[in-house]
Amino acid sequence: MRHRDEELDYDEADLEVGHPKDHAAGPTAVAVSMKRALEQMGVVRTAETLLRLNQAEGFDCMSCAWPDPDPGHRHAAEFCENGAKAVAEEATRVRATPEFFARHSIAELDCHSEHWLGQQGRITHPMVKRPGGTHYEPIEWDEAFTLIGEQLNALDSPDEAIFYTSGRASNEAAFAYQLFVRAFGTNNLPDCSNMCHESTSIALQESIGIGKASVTMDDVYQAKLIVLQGQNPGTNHPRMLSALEKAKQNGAKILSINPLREAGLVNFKNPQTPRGMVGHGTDLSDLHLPIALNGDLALLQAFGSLLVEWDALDHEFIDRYTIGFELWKQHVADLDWDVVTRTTGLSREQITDAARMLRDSDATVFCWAMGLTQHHNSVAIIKEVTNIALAQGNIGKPGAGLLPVRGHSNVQGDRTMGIWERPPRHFLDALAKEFDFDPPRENGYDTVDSIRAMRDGKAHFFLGLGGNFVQAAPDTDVTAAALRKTRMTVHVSTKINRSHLVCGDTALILPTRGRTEQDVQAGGPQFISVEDSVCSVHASRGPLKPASPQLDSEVGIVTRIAEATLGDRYGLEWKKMRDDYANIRLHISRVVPGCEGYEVNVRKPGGFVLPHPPRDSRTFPTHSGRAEFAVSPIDVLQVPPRHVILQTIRSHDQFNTTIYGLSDRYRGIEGGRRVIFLHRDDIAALGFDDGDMVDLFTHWDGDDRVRCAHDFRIVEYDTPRGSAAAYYPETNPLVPLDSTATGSNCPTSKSVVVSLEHAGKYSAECPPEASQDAVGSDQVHKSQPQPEHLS
Ligand SMILES: Nc1nc2c(c(=O)[nH]1)N[C@H]1C(S)=C(S)[C@@H](COP(=O)(O)OP(=O)(O)OC[C@H]3O[C@@H](n4cnc5c(=O)[nH]c(N)nc54)[C@H](O)[C@@H]3O)O[C@H]1N2
Ligand SMILES: Nc1nc2c(c(=O)[nH]1)N[C@H]1C(S)=C(S)[C@@H](COP(=O)(O)OP(=O)(O)OC[C@H]3O[C@@H](n4cnc5c(=O)[nH]c(N)nc54)[C@H](O)[C@@H]3O)O[C@H]1N2
Ligand SMILES: [Mo]
Repeated sequence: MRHRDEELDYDEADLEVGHPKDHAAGPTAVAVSMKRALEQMGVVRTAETLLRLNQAEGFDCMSCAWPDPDPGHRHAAEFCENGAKAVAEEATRVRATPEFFARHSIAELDCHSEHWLGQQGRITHPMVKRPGGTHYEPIEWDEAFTLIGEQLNALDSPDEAIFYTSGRASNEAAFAYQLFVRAFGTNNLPDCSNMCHESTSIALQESIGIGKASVTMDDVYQAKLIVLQGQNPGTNHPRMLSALEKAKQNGAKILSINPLREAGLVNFKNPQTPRGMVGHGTDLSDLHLPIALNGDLALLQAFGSLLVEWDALDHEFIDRYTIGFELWKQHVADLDWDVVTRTTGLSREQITDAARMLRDSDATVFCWAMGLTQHHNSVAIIKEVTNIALAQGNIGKPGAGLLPVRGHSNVQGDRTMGIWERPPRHFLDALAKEFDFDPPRENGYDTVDSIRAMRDGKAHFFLGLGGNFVQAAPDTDVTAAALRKTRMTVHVSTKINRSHLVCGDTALILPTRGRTEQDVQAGGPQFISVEDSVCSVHASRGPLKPASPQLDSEVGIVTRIAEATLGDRYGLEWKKMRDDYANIRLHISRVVPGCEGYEVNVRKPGGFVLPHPPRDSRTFPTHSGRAEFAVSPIDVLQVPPRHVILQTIRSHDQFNTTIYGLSDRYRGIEGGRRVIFLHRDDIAALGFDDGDMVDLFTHWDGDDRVRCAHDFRIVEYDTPRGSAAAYYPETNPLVPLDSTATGSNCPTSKSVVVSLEHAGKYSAECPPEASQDAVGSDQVHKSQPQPEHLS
């Protein structure tokens, strides 16, 4: 049986499995960047965009939140392969016009792959699907805003509406959006962060009093040791490799901890240098620990135990700035090494070697991303990273600190601007004072709770400011059904994605300008501002003419929705904010802590850095006023016989749910995406051969739903035993909605317990004709027999 997407858009026979690469970037990266850029944008637009990307007077790359070097130290080409792909994807010359939507019904579009949908180009007009309609048709902006306002005002309570944000929205758009939503009367502001670094935000908030990185770029350059844990920088933060190279040249060592030996952890061929283009490049990791999935809590506690045993501790720091040390010390002293070696898949010698690197460094930077945040015990894992940093006094001194590497280019800024379903009290107080109304005080829904609310008929309206909710969220079929139950879905988007095809009774697509584009409003040309992973805020100005004269900016769209919904409620001056974004920034400067003088500071080349008490002065704004050691039991994920843990990851050719192409070059995969990476011995033990086609089934005790995803080709790979990997979002139907991290409610996308069956053994045929019920994920038919070990 073939998966529907691939049947239409590409042939599985094209899938090629080669050898994983032992280095990242190099000449191939340059060639691929230029090829993709030229294909999508042509010569002129390629020059107009790429030369301004990440320059002080240019625009901020929308691909990731990695910081830029100081203004005087930027290269003429300050971008990476995946940044170039992101720009090409947005600045493409292809257009999805009203004629395109007239030619293709929604059901027909839904038969295509995410990759194909993205290739149909930029949306040029606002579009509507009316109740009972089969196609999107054009709509005037004014009518679209009126429909939204009427729908929102007809709800029984503002809490029946959900306002999602993806982390690409600018600070200005985000601030205006949260203001609108709170003036409307709800804190239902879920965002992509709920599926991303939420575990980080919660853990750091509790441990050190602020949920953000405690380092500057200089700290990275000056570090003696950099730990890269649960992160694939070569693909997802490629410009980070230049910073790592510089740190290595300054004498840093690198410890990488990852089930996979990702190319970007091994060696970097910097395209900016001759040795990167023709030479050996720079070796990165000095030691690599191929940890089993979800083994990190045990590993970190073993580090703690050894550091305590060796007395490699900063007692002065511990005494002066922390609480809870003695309890933690006792806890790690009682460590059970059998549990540690079993859970991590590592030997005591390997762990001891790594702990020695920590012992021998007096300035360590700890970096992490989704490999640590998307497990059931992620909050505990990140608190344990913090414990290790605190034990050695590695916070608030040069060359040291915590560096959660953020995903979306402005996900951190959106939070700073108040996109948060659990807004802190001081933020609401400041909002009340500035705008003279009382914002709602009750917490709103996060992403998972939003899905539950729509599923259970408690929410009837969904608006997405960017993003691709149905593909990004867990449990695809549940999420799709929940969205379809709503009265209205609205998406502010640049390009077509699956979420547009999973419609409420009425569905609207409001097309927006992107980062690459000029933004002229009544008050003249505008710029926007963003915050990167190290709390640095700076301006961004798009160089290109917008993809269509019909497009408005996100600020324009949000303020017009606000006008249509709220009228002149509370005297909020939406037009003034829209005409000149400086008026939004003035509000920001008076509401958001650390943003005093925003307008002046953000206009400086390179912008300004937000305050961070632990980084700046070893002040810890926690409940106790000190940094807090946390004690967490090692809870081992139970894996039944004949099951493996599956992590769902990004290929080198995608941005989250946007699939640029079918080449995961560093892992040796070309021409397809439906693969599952497994250790050779697991393949044999499960009774399969390399190259076999399998279906994947989730083992989850929480409910009796059968979750499956079809047609994955087994690829023998260098991953620990019991630890499998496959791409996101194809595997999202397998992630149970209720399987979330304790404390942060983040879906457990990196530890899904699955079993494998020969393809087709248990599944009915894919529906021959796609219907409105079909989403681009796989369907399980109710009559389908369950695999024996699941029943
Ligand atoms: N080009 C590109 N850039 C991106 C993105 C993109 O899709 N494409 N996405 C952006 C976003 S929103 C984000 S959040 C970031 C994501 O950046 P990453 O977190 O690097 O992305 P993932 O592909 O999820 O990779 C997770 C890594 O963690 C490892 N890992 C998984 N489980 C474990 C574990 O239990 N322990 C340890 N130690 N390691 C583990 C995996 O092997 C993998 O290397 O990238 C951002 N940048
Ligand atoms: N299984 C699994 N699921 C995951 C993850 C995982 O690792 N595994 N990762 C999670 C993570 S870390 C994240 S951050 C989420 C991502 O979740 P989202 O942020 O919701 O998803 P994206 O794919 O980044 O959103 C892409 C869409 O944004 C729109 N877009 C692009 N540029 C713009 C713009 O400038 N303005 C507007 N308004 N729209 C724009 C386009 O229409 C595009 O289709 O997914 C999460 N889901
Ligand atoms: Mo993310």
